[in-house]
Amino acid sequence: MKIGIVCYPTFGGSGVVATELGKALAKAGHQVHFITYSQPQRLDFFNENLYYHEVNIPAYPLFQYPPYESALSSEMVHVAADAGLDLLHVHYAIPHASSAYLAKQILAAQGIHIPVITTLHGTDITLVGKDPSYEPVVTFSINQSDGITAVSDSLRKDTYDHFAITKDIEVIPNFIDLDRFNRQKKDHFKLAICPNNEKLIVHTSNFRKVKRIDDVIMIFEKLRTLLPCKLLLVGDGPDRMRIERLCKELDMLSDVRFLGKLDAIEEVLSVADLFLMPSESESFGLAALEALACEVPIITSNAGGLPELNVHGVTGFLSDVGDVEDMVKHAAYILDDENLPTFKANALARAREFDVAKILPHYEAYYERVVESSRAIEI
Ligand code: GMT
Repeated sequence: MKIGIVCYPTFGGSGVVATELGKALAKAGHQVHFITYSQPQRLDFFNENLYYHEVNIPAYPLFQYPPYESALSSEMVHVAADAGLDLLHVHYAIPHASSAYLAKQILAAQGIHIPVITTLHGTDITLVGKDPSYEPVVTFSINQSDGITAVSDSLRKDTYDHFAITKDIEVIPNFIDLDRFNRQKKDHFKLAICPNNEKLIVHTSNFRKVKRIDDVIMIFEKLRTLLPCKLLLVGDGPDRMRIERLCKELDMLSDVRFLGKLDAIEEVLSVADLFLMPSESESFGLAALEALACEVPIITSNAGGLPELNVHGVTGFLSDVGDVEDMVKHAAYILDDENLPTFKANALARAREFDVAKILPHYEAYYERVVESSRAIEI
């Protein structure tokens, strides 16, 4: 099949999922055309089936806001016609679903019929999409998609609860490449960070409000009074400076390290003992799945799709959003040397259930169904 993939090419979860999906599809023999405004972060290897098309947004003094959506639709039209795409798969509804709708109409006027699949990832539904500034366009363009997928049952439910959606939404969870995400031997790294055999806690995110990084700091502050431990914070974003200042005020900088944006996140996870994700809202929690794959148990909130990933008492524990005391209690339990090996083994077993080899066929089967039913409508 020839598939056009549209996504945000950044470190965000939706871009990562879209890029990894495209890579896996290419390896499986499909022709994959990425259409993005810059090279996707993880599109870093050569495969004869992978193509990359950059969206060109010419500047003009009149444009206070460059018309990205128009440029994106035009690029979709060019690629679909030139490559003979069978379908367009857009990730994150805003603005990709509406741009794809426009591209589809333009192509139809040229006699080219191409179905569009929109994958909903999270904040496009739970946070941003509900804003009245976007809602009518989001609702319309999701309904106009030929196929809709969501990354968890929870996100599917949120979509029906908050938008007047009239079509079926297929749930296809996030997945993991276990060839990349696995526990590597990095003893020298662990020794450098934890010279006295302290337990190592890790949090990775884009440092946005929704991640509740203050809770991460509060959990760690209490935990370090119970056992020797260190905290690594990976990623960058709007809350980073404030959190650094908070750590300084709390006199924690000797035990907390900020690593900034890192590509080789699996190397950090390989030396971690516990991963924290106390998010306010989380449609799936890809970063937590990456931790599980590296044999790191997880403490998460019970928001959104997290209970669909984190098995309470098995792969870690779930707590109510903001219940720092509960998270500390559970963290200390997991980090007990008697309990940690079992949690680590359970983490890996759970991650295997989301192996890309298991989830990819789900996408392929869905593509077939959508392409076939849109052909039937054409006839
Ligand atoms: O909000 C983010 O962290 C980024 C966001 C995105 O859309 O890029 O991530 C969302 O999509 C991921 C991939 O499907 C999910 O694993 C994340 O849970 C989800 N984030 C939120 O719902 C907050």
